Amino acid sequence: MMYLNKKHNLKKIDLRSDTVTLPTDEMRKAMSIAKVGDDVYREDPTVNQLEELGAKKMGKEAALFVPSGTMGNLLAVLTHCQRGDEVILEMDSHIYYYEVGGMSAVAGVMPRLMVGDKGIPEPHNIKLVLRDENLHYPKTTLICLENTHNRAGGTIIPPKLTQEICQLAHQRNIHIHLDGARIFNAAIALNIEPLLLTKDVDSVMFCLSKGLSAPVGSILAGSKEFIQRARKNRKMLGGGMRQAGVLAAAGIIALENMVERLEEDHKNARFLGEGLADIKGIEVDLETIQTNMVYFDLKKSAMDTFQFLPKLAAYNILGSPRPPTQVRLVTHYGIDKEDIDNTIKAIKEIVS
Ligand code: TLP
Repeated sequence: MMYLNKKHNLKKIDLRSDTVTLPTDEMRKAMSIAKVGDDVYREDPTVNQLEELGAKKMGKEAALFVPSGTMGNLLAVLTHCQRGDEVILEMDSHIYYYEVGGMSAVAGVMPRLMVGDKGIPEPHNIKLVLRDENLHYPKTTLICLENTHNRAGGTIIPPKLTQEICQLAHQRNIHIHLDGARIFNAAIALNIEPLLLTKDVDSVMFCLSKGLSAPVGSILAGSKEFIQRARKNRKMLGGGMRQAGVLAAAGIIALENMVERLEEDHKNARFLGEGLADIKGIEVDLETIQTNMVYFDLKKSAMDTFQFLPKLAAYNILGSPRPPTQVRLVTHYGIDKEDIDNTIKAIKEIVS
């Protein structure tokens, strides 16, 4: 007999991702009264306000509202690079792993992978893949970083390391793009202003639609000149969104009122990780739980990822597969301590 089943646990506990967050009532209200115009003519006052705010938070001259993190990253690669250029990235980075190969298919660049320690690249690993000019080599134009690092469990690149990597790249005329989809999680976990993590990079993308709970959208920020070129590339990709102020209004609330509360998600992730670490058959690397993600490994249980997840779903609890034996759970707005307790209890029952 299950301790908790659908009947007992009516509330769905969706821990697949922080992308499942729903807009708050405050966002819906702001969306309904937003002043809008045609943003392709740059006449949407709400989009303009969001872009100014986003640039300011990142310590950059300008910013661009884009439909998704994937488009923001692709625009950064397209705008920094020429076709045939080489882009250095960590082997588990989102841009390489989860963006449908857009960097090659659309931007025409060649990825060169480096290893990171729990997703975090050390300057000596970057030096290993940097090559001097030679007739035979492609031109290396860009290094992409990811903070927090998704596949490594939400790990953080500290500001000093970001600065060191930027110095190393800039000495060689290589630009740095930061996939900062969850940069506010990193800033809150370190208790610092986000711009301390972004001021040295040449461009940064962050998402409004993850832990910050806006329904749609990301921001790409950089120099005025970079954003001007990125704006043209956004149009080329079909990302000119017309009366997008309806969406930007939610983004403004996300930036103004939803950042501080990320701390609660981090506390819940820690509770969850520690609770799971106590269960026989489950392995958790507690060191990687630095923000709102928990990865655990089932290899010491009798199950693999795809045997486990349907059993969890029978408790009305959802997680993301990281096959063959890992699962990812992400805490976010709408998930409270009771949900975490229920999740730990359910997993304990399933595994034992
Ligand atoms: N990540 C999603 C999935 O694509 C895996 C998730 O559930 O975590 N950079 C990073 C670091 C991301 O984690 C994501 C989304 C993106 C970029 C892309 O953002 P969107 O989904 O807005 O295109």
